[in-house]
Amino acid sequence: MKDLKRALQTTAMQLFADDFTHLDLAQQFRTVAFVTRGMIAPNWAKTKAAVDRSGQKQVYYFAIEFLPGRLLASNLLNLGIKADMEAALTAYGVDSALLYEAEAEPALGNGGLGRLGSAFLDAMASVGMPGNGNGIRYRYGLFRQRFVDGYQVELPDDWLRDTNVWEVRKENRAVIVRFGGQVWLRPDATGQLQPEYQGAQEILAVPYDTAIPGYHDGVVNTMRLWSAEPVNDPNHAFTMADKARADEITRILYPDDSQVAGQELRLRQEYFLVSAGVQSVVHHYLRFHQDIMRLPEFVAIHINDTHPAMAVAELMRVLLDDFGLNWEPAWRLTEATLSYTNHTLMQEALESWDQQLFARVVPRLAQLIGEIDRRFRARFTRRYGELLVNRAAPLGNGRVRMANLAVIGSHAVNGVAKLHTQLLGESVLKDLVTLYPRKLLNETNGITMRRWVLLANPGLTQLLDLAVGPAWHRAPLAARGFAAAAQQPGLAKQLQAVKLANKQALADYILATLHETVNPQALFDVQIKRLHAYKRQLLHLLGILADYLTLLDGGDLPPRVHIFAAKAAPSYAYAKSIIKVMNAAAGVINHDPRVSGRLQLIFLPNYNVSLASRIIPAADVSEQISLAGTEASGTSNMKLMANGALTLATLDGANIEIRDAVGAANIETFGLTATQVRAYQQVGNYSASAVLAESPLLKRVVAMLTDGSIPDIQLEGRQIVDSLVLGNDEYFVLADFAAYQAASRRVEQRYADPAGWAQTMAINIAAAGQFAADFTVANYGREIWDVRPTHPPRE
Ligand code: 26Y
Repeated sequence: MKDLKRALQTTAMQLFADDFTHLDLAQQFRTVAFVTRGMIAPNWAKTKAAVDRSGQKQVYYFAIEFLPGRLLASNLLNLGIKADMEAALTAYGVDSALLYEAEAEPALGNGGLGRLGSAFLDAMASVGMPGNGNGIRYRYGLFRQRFVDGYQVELPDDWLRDTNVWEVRKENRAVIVRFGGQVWLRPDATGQLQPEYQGAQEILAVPYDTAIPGYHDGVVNTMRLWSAEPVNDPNHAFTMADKARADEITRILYPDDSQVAGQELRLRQEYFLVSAGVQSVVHHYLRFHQDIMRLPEFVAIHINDTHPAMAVAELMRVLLDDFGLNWEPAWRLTEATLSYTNHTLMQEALESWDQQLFARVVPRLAQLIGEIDRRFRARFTRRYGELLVNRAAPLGNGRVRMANLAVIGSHAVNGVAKLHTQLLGESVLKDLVTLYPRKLLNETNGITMRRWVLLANPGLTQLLDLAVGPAWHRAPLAARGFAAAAQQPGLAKQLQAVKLANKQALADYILATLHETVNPQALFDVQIKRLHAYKRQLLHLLGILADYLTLLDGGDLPPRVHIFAAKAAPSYAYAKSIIKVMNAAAGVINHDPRVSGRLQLIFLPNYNVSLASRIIPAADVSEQISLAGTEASGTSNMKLMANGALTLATLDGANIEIRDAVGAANIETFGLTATQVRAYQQVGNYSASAVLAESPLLKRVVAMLTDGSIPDIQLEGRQIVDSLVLGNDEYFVLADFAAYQAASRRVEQRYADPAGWAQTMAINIAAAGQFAADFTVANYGREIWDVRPTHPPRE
């Protein structure tokens, strides 16, 4: 600690020419982060040198989103000096919790997809797999959300205004990315066709590297984020217009994860990420290897969702145009190097691009995809027929189909939960699986236990350490012993006390942000995730309104606080209406003295990784109520169970695996199954009005949306009711309502038995270890990347 104190002083002097204790909080944060970074640096250099020297195979995880969360506390934890640093800070009179909050959150993603990427980087470092993130350094991250009159308002997220302490700009590793113009193919001296570019726009891609230290193992991996700049040619000064055109590419993260945003700029972002990434991977490879034909022995490139799917064509471009390989060997290398994860079954989120737009933005890739398409058809049409091949081809109906391209160009494709993978094989990827029966695998998602338990829930961490020893930090399955240990009444009591303290802390936060007082003894019922029709926050809201009516009718329900946090895509009007209605309903319910202390609706603004860390440890119930067959996996379900919440769930995504892990007695499931939903959809015999007609309670609840009992929601209430009735309730909210209500009552009955509840909590915590991302990446390594961890998580 003495050394740390001295380091803080020295660094404060270097950075700010002042004494550490004289600095303001932001400066103190920067000082601490700088010292921490200095302690990571030697291991970072060592890891890179060791990987290059040994020629170990490396993973490059290409993703258009990363959501690392704040890094200081996590880095200190992984370095093993968190307690020491906090002691040093205390000695200087600094509150470390406040200091951590001075860090800007890198919100370079929308939700689950981005968070998964970051979890994988952390896990790869922690099990000793050489791994790199490859993403975009957005100048502005996901918008900050505020509520004005209950409406979502989006504010810019200027996360780089202060210097980002963690990143290292690597100008010497910059590469040029070419857009647009025209490409002609001309034979060179040997007769090989070579592309000749005319009028292309060149953009400089500059990498910024961030260290990702593993947990207590000295391994430090790299997250490389690319920033677009004008090319600095000493003979031609760039104009302001050049600069603006370059800046634009990496200026903003698309805040959309629902409908495909068809903008040209998104296509340019995707190509920028892919081209910079592929070029830098190949450059790096060539610094340590001679033979390009051995690329897949040392390099695995992973395509996270379809956004980087152009990697298929870009790697072909590099191999053909820069290395002069013939098509077949180039294609073999490409397929062996690439793999792809699908994250959605939703038609409207499946990416495809207009072929003409595509040819305008990336003309050389358009040519290559044309050739991929031609060869694909030639290979399969005779055997499988034109119809099937038309559906599975990379080109069709004037569009470039990104998922098809990704599957065809990868040696392995995976879904993110068992049900999701099965449904992929039966629907979205059915034809492609027919053609490539061995490509499709399942790799169920995972989470960073260290961030979501060790960092977020120190109280629970202490209990687990006490009950099963600290082995679970590195060997997550070791937490299994917690279920048996918690049968001792002493431990069960402590577990209840930890949960209560966490709920009190959240109650304090709710009071500070929303000026609402909530009772920590009440059931804390949590739904936190992006706002989407398919995730069915609306079902939860209808349940709350029904309970409200029940209480007004004189019914008796135990005290319950419903806690939401969610951002809606700025262009997603329906999702924004739900937010408005939620906030308006909160205004009514929370201020009605007749239900005071018994029912509350809390909608916390600006959901992000930091807010999740506050809410999750305090949750009693985890709502995972998407329509079965729509949520690919979900990962908040895993975080919440790991913190002892009971899952209230449909049989969707990873909920099914959670049920299998905890046993049917330790989860509440309800609702239509994916098979039942599909049957309705195929026959077309679902009638929302018929369901409504049969349930007087439901009718009253739905009426509340338009009859003025919730003020100021005329348009929004009408829009929602129309979607249910006129639109025939696309996500079967009304169909599942009665089952949901019944499950909700079962949850309350359980909660009325504190001892039984504590057992369920313990069983959920104990079973969460299997969802550690440490296992997930080890499985990817074995089944997809052919990369082995040096110290695999112990079974
Ligand atoms: C094309 C564009 C509109 C788009 C942009 C972002 C489409 C999708 C996305 C993001 C998708 C996403 O976050 N998917 C989530 O991935 C998680 C990690 O696998 C899953 O747990 C979760 O179920 C899935 O919705």
